[in-house]
Amino acid sequence: MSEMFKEIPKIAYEGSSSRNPLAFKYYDAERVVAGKTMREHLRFAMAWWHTLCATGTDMFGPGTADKSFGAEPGTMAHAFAKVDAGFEVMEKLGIDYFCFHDVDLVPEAATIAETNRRLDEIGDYIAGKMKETGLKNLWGTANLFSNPRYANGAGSSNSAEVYCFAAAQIKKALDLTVKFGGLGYVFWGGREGYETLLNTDMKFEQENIATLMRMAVEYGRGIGFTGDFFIEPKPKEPMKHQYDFDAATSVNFLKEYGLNRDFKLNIEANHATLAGHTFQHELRVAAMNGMLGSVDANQGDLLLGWDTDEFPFNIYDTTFCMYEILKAGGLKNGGLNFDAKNRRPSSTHADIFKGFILGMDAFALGLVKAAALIEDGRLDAFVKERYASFESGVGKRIRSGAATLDELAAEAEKLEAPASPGSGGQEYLQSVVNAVFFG
Ligand code: XUL
Ligand code: CO
Repeated sequence: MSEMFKEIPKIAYEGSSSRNPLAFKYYDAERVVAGKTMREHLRFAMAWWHTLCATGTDMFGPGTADKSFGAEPGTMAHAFAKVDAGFEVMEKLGIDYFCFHDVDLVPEAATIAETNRRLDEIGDYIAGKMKETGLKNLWGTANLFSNPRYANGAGSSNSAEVYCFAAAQIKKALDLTVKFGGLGYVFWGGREGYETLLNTDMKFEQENIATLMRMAVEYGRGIGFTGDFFIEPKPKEPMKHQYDFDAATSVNFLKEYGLNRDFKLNIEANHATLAGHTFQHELRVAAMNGMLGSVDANQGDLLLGWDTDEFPFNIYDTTFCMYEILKAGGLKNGGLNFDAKNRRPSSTHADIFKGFILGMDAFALGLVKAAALIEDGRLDAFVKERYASFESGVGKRIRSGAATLDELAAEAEKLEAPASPGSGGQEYLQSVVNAVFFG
C-alpha cells in the first residue's frame, strides 16, 4: 500500500511552545497523569464516517473535500482505499481505535445478501490491517437512519418489514464488531422518534425498540460479544422528537425494559447541548446511574440550533468531561470517539490532521486540568462541607431513611432562627477553577 498523505509526517508531541501546526502541543501519549498514561485515559477513536466519508456536503451545496483517496467513490475499490487512508490517519496521529457504521465501510447494494458479502470482504481486509498494526475497534453500529426505508425509524417503524431489515443490519454489524474485537456496540436512534402524534403510537414504538435491543443483546452474547451495548442520547435532528432524548430519559427507558445490565450510555457533547443540558450534566447523570459508558467527543455552536459536530476546542468543557470521567473511575469499555468533522471550508487533507490535533490537545489539556482540580481539593472540600448537616443528628437520620415527617416537623419547631442553606459559593468556586487553570 502506498502512502496517501505524503505531506503529513507522523505527528509528534513538541510541547506548548511549538509553532508547528502538525505537532501536538499538549497530547504526550506516554505522559502519566493521575496514575495512567494520557493514551490510556483518553482512548481516542477515529469516526469512519466523518474522517473517511464526509466531504462537507450540506443542503446548500456539494462537498468541498476530496475523499476519493485515488479511487472512484461508490465502488469497492474506494472502500478498500478508505481502509488504507483510515489506518494511515490513525497511525500518523497515534489514535488506537476506530468506530464505524456498517454502510461507512462499503457502498450499500440492492440486496442485503450482496451488502453482507461486501462487508465480509472489507471485514477481512480491516481485520488483517488491525493485526498488522495493532489498531483496535472501539465500537460498531448499524446505520438505521439514512436509507429511505427508515423514514419512520427502524425499531420504531410502523412497518414490520422495515423492522426486519433493521434486525438484519444489526446482526451483521454485531458480527463485524465481534470479528474486530470491538469493546462496544452503539444504538443511536436517529429516526427513532416521531414528527406528529396524530399518526403515532408512542408506547407501541418504544416497546418495539426495546424488543429489538433485547434481541441484539441475545444475539450478541450468543456470538461471544462481551463488551457493552450503548444508547447514544440525542433529543432531535433528524426527527422532531427522538425517544432517547437525553441521558435521564435513556436511563429510564433502559430500566423500564430491563436492559440496564447490558447497556450503558454513549454521551455526545453536541447532543447534550441540543437537549438544553451541559456536556457535564449528561456525563454526571450517566455516571450517577452507573451507566457512563463512552463519549462522542465533539462540540456544538451555541448560536446554532443544530448538530455541528465540531472538533473539541473549549477547554472548560473538555476539563469538566475529564473531571466526570476521572471521578467515575475511568471508562471501562469506552473511549473518546471524535464524532467530529472539519468545517466545510477546511477542505484539505492537512485539515483532517489539524482537526484531530486540536481535539486531542484539547482533551489532553482537559485531562491535566481535571486531575489538577481533583488534586487541589477545594471543590471536593466545598461540596463535602455544603452537605455536612446530613452527617450527624437529624440529617444523618434522614440519610439512613429512619426519619419520619412527624419527627422532622418537631425538629423544625425547635429551631430558633429561620433555617438557611448558607452560601452556594459559585463565584468562589469558579475563581478556584480559573486559578487552577491559569496559575
Ligand atoms: C449523529 C451521531 C451518530 C452516532 C452514531 O448525531 O452522533 O454519528 O454517533 O450513529
Ligand atoms: Co455521535
